[in-house]
Amino acid sequence: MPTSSQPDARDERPSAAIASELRAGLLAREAAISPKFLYDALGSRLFEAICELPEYYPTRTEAAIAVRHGAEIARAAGPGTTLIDLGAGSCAKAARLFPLLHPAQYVAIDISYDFLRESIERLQQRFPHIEMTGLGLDFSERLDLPGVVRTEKRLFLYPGSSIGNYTPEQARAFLGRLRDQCDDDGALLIGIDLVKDPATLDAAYDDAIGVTAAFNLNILRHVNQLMGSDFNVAQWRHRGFFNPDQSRVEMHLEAREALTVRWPGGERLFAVGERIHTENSYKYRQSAAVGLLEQGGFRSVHVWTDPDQWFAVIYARA
Ligand code: AVI
Repeated sequence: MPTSSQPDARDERPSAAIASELRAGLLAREAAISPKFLYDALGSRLFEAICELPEYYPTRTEAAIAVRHGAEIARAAGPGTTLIDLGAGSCAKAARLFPLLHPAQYVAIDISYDFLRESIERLQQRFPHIEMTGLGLDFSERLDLPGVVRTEKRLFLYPGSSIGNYTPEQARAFLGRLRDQCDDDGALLIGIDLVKDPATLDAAYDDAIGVTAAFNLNILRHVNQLMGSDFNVAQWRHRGFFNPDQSRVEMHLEAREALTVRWPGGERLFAVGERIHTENSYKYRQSAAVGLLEQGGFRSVHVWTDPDQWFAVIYARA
C-alpha cells in the first residue's frame, strides 16, 4: 500500500500561533522554548545520532529489552494490531518490532514530517505487505486520528522514554488521551527511563563529542526560521545535567556573553550566564512509572527491565 500524503508541516509559513507561543516563552522571566521545536529535519537527524552515542544508553537498553523479552511482548499484544507509532522519527524502533508483532496496519506520527516521509518510504519497501500511513501531527496537545487509522486493536507505541519530556502531570493527561483513543481491545507499549546514578545521566545528556550540544543549539536556528528572530548560535552554550530534586535531566542554553535577541515587534536582553530552558527529561522509579499508567486509565500493566534496571518497557491494556 502506498503511504498517505500529508501537507508538509515544516514547509508551511510560520503560523501566528507558533510565533506567539515562542514569543511568550522567550519573554518569560525564566526563558523557555518547548522541546518540540528541537525537531526540525536537522534536529531529527541529530537525535538519531544521539541514539548511536555510547553515553546515550536509553535506545540500546530499550532495544535489548525488546530482544530479550520479544516473545512475551508479542504474546501480550497478539498479531493484527493497528500499530500507532508516536514520534516515529526514523521508524527504526517500530521496524524492529514488525517481525514480532505482525501488525495489520502501521501508522507513523511525527511533528517532523519531512524526515518521517523519507523514513516511511524506505520502510514500506522493506515491508510491502504492511499497510503504512505517515501523519505529520503534533500530538502533544491533542490526538485527533483521521478516519484512515483503524479503530480495532489499536496498539500505541511510545518508545524511547519520550513520556519523560512531559511533566508528570502532563504525562498523566497525555496517557488519559491515549486511553480515550483505545477500544477495550487497545493497549500501549511504552518505554520509560528509570532513575539511576547522576554521572550516567549527566554524560548521556552532555556527550563528549558534542552531538547533544548541537541538537540543543539547533533549536535556535529552528526558532529563527519560525519567528524571524536573530539568534546567533555562537553566542550560546549547551548545558545538560540531572536535577535530583525534580528527578529530571534538564537541558538549557546559556548565554556566553551579554546579548540581545530581536524578532519582528520585540526583543529580549540576556545577561551573561542567563539561560533558556529547552527540555526536561523525567526519570521515574519503576513503581512511579506503573502508577503513572494506572492514573492515565490503563490496567493490567506488565513491566520488563534490563539487568541494571536502567529502563522499563511496559505493556498496558486499556
Ligand atoms: C526524545 N527524548 C526522549 C529524548 C530524551 O532523552 O529526553 C530527547 C533527548 N534530549 C537530549 N538527548 C535526547
